[in-house]
Amino acid sequence: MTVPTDITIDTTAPPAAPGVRAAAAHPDLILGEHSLCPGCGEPVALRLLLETLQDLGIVQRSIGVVGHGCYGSFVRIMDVDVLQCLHGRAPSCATGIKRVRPESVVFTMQGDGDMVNEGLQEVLHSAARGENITCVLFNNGVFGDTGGQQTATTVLGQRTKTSLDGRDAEQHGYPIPVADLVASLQGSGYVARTAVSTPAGVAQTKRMLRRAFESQLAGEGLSLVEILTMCPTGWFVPAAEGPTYQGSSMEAVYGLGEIKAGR
Ligand SMILES: Cc1ncc(C[n+]2csc(CCOP(=O)(O)OP(=O)(O)O)c2C)c(N)n1
Ligand code: SF4
Ligand SMILES: [Mg+2]
Repeated sequence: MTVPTDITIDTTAPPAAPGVRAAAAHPDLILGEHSLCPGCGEPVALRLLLETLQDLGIVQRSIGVVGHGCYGSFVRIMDVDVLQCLHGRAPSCATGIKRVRPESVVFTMQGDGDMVNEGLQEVLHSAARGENITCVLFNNGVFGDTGGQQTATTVLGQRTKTSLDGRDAEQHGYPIPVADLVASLQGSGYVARTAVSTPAGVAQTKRMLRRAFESQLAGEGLSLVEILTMCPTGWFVPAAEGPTYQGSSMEAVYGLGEIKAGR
C-alpha cells in the first residue's frame, strides 16, 4: 500500500460550533485511503474507534497497540501514536505502556486470529490482572490476511478455506466466545459485543467504544469491545452480501449487547 500525498484540506468549510465536531466526510484521524477489500467491516470499525478518541478529547494521550491481520495496514493511515507488536501479544505490550505511562489511554486493535488463536492467554491474563487498558477486537471469524482460514471464533457451519464444508464440532471443536471469557474474570470492567453490519449496529458500536474508554478513564480494569466485522472475501460471499451473511451467522450465534458494565 502507498500512503497518499495528495490530501487536500477544505479551508473554506465553516468551523463547527464550540465543543461540537463537524460531521466529516473523511475522518480527521485517518490520513488517506485504506487498502482493504470492498465490503470489509474493519475500516468502519477503525473510523468509529478513532472518532471515539476524538469525541472524548483523548487523542493526544492515546497509544494504540496493533496486532497482525488486515487491519495491520491501518498503522500507516492512523493519526494516533501506535506500535505494532508480535502476533497476539498486544495486551501484554499495552500493559507495559500503561504501567510506565499511567496517564496515557492505551488500547489494542486485534483480529480474532491474533487475539483468540495466537494470543488468547495474553488477553485473559491481562484481564485477570485487571490491567487498565481497552482491547478492541475485530472479529470476522477468519484469518482474513492469510486467505480466510478457520479461526477459534469461526461459528459452527461457517465455511472457511480450511473448513470448506462448514465448521464441524466433531472435527474442529467449538468456537471460543472470548468476550464472555473476559467478562467472567474479576479484573475486567466493561465488556461488550457489537457489529458494524447495520446502521444501528454502527451507532451501537460507537456507544460501546465510548463506554469502554470511559471505563478505562475511570480505572475500572480491562475493557473489551468485540466488534463483528464483515470479511466477504474470506467468507466467499459478494461484498454486498457481507452484512446479511454476518447477521445470519456470527451475530445469530454470539448475540450482541453489553456483557459486563462496571465491576
Ligand atoms: C507467528 C505467526 N503466525 C501466523 C502468521 C500469519 N498471519 C499473519 S496475519 C494473520 C491473520 C490474522 O488474522 P486476524 O487477526 O483474524 O486478522 P484479519 O486478517 O482477519 O483481519 C496470520 C495467520 C504469522 N505471520 N506469524
Ligand atoms: S480479506 Fe477480509 S478482513 Fe481482509 S481486507 Fe479483505 S474483507 Fe477485510
Ligand atoms: Mg480475522
